[in-house]
Amino acid sequence: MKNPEYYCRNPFEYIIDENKVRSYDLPDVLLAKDGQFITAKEQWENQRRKELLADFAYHIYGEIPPAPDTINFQTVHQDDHALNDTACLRKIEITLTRNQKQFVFHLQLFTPKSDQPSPVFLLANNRKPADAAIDPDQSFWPARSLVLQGFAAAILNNTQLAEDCDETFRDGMMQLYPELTDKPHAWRAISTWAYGVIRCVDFLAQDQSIDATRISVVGHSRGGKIALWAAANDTRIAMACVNESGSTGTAIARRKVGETIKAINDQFPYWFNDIYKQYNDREDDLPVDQHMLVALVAPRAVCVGSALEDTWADPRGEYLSTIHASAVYQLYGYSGMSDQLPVTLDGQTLGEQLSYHIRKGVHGLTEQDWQCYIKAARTFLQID
Ligand code: GTR
Repeated sequence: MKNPEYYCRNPFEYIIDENKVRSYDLPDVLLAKDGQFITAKEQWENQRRKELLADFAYHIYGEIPPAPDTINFQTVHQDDHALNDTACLRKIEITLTRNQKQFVFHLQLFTPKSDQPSPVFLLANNRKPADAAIDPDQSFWPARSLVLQGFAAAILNNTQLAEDCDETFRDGMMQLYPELTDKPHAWRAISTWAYGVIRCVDFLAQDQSIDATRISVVGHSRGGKIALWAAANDTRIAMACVNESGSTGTAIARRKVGETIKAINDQFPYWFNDIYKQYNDREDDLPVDQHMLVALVAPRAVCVGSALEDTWADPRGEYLSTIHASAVYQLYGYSGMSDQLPVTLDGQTLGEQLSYHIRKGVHGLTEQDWQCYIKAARTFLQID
C-alpha cells in the first residue's frame, strides 16, 4: 500500500493497476480514410472532421437532424428581481414546427444584472427535473453561485424531449421526425437530448443578455455524453464541460475498464443506435474511439472531470482522451493536454483549450467540479 500523499500525486495508480489494462491500438485521429495524414487545419475541417462526425453518427449516436422548419421563442415567465435582485429569471417556451407538427419544451435561465452580455453555462440536466425558481442553490446546478461570479445559468431538463425509458423515449420530440424512427443507424435518446441542447443554443445565441461567443454546455454522466456530442456537432458551443461521462463519453472504449460497450448497450439500449450493438465485445473494430469525439470540438475548449471512486467511468480513460485529442488542437497552434503536466487529486490540470481534473469522492456533479469549469471558462474563454 502506498501512502495517501502518493495518491495525491498519482491518483490513477490508486484506482487501477495500469499493467492489467489490455493492450490496444487507438485509431489515429489524423489518419484520413483515403490514407492521407492530416497536417493542416483546413484539411482537418474539410475532410477528416467530416469523416469522423459521420462515423460517430453512423456507428454510435445517430445523426442529429438539422433545425425544424420554424422555431419560436416566447418568454412565458419573467422575474426581474430573482436571487435577491441580482438576476433576471426567465422561462422560455421553445416551439418547434416541422411538417405542420409542433413540439413544445422549456428552457429556464438566470441572467446577471449587467450592462454587458454575460457568458453562460447551459446545463444538460438528466437528473430529476429541476425548477430554477425553486432551487438555485443545489451543488448539481449552483445557479446563484454562477450568477454571483458573473455567469448566466441556463438549464434544460432533457427528459422533456425524450423520456429516459426504453418503452417511451420515442413518444416526445422524435415524433417530429417520424421517417427516422426505426432506421438502425438513426438517432436514439442521446442524440435527441443533444438536439434539445442545440435548440437551446439557438435561443442563447440570439438573446441580447447572452454573450454568444461564450456559451458553455455542461453535463454530468449521461449528460456529459450529451454535452460532448452536442459540442462536437455545434461549433457555436465555445466549451464543453464533460463531467464523469465514462463509457461512450470521454472514456477510451478500447481500454475496457469499467463500463464497456456491451454493458452500456445492455443497460441502456435506447441511448445509442442499433449499429452500436454490433460492437459489443468488439471495441477494436470500431472505426473511432472517444478521444476523437473530444478532438471534434477543437479548437474550442473541453474540460473533463472525473472522481476517484467513480471507477465505472474509468477516470484514466477519461483523462487519456484529452491527451490523444491533442494532436488536433496542435493543428490550430494549441498544445492541448500534455502528459508532462501533473495530474493531482483535487487539483486541475489546465493545458491549452483542454482541462482535466479528478477529485475525491463518488459519481456526482459538485461545487468543486463547477469551480474547475469556471476556472476553465475564465482561462480559455478569456473572461475576467
Ligand atoms: C450509469 C451509466 C453511465 C452513466 C450514469 C449516469 O449507471 O452506466 O453510463 O451515464 O449512469 O448518467 O448517471
